[in-house]
Amino acid sequence: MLAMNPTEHHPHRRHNPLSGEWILVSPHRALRPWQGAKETVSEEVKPAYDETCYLCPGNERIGGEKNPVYSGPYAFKNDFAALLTATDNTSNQNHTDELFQQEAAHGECRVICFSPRHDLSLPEMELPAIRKVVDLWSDQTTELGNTYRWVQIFENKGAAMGCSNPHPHGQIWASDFLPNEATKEDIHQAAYLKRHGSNLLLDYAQSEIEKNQRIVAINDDWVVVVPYWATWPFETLLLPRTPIKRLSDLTDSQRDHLADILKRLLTRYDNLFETSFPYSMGWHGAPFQTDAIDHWQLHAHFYPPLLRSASIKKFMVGYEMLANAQRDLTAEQAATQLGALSEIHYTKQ
Ligand code: H2U
Ligand code: ZN
Repeated sequence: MLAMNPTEHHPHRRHNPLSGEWILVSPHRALRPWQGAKETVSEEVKPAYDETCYLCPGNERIGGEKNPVYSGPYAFKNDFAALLTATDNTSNQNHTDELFQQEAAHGECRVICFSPRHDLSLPEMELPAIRKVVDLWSDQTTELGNTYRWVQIFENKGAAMGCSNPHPHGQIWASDFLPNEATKEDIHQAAYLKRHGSNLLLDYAQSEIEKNQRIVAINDDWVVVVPYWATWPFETLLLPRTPIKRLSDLTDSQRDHLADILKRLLTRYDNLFETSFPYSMGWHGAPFQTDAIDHWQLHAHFYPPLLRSASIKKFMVGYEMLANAQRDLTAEQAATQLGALSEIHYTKQ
């Protein structure tokens, strides 16, 4: 019988301890030919200010409101919010029929422009400007956490991820319910703490630093890994190296170091295929309106769709939709590729 060597050629399954889900890894398929869809790559040079952009300073948004002439990151209420604030006559929970359950859902949606500059994405911004985005994320978490159980900060970047506008921006959806991903992580982190008396993601970060096989970037306060259980080809997980519950708990130097590691990670991403790398990213931290948060550790997920070039993306279809997530490239191979790249942006080399 052949010895199982998971990092080489043999199909195997890996467990995601945060979600409780398994992923199928099929490294022997990585070289299969591709004649399918290619993403169109936008090579157009963007202006610093675009008069037709609804996110640029001073411009009118689709809803008719005007952006101020902002000079740092700027947050506003989403004009097409998916969640609305509670009103007195909103009906409450209704679980009377098991097959047709629904419950009220309240919240607020905001958009954050990362920079007044239309042409700069996060990795192209200077460190002090990225640090201001970190501070805004933190302030928004505190403010919305006063009212809502869950504050979901995220960014969809690039047309491949359904982003509607090239102006650098992210979103926040705060809700009075715990969404699915948060619920899974809550359950699994709590169970781990109960079993081991220690924090899942702190143990994991420590162990990844010791193993040193999947690290993409590291500094005094943070580490980025391609997680052992990564689903997307170049998925990464950004982890603090000490216990931190929420973005709003970060100290001054942890914020500076966060700006540093974000710039380094996102520069490596852009350098991988010499393109403005698309992804969805977002923060997960302890929920609000509960004291049971010992099991939580702040972290950010980065889910990029690209697989082999600026124009070939991974599709989550067929087996993934019906059975189980699957990947060809191993997490170790992805980490090695990302780890070998320069931290100077390709447009500046
Ligand atoms: P995405 O590019 O990640 O889809 O985010 C853009 C968001 O900006 C989207 O949620 C909002 C859309 O509703 N938006 C406004 O609030 N005002 C506008 O004038 C245009 C877009
Ligand atoms: Zn713009």
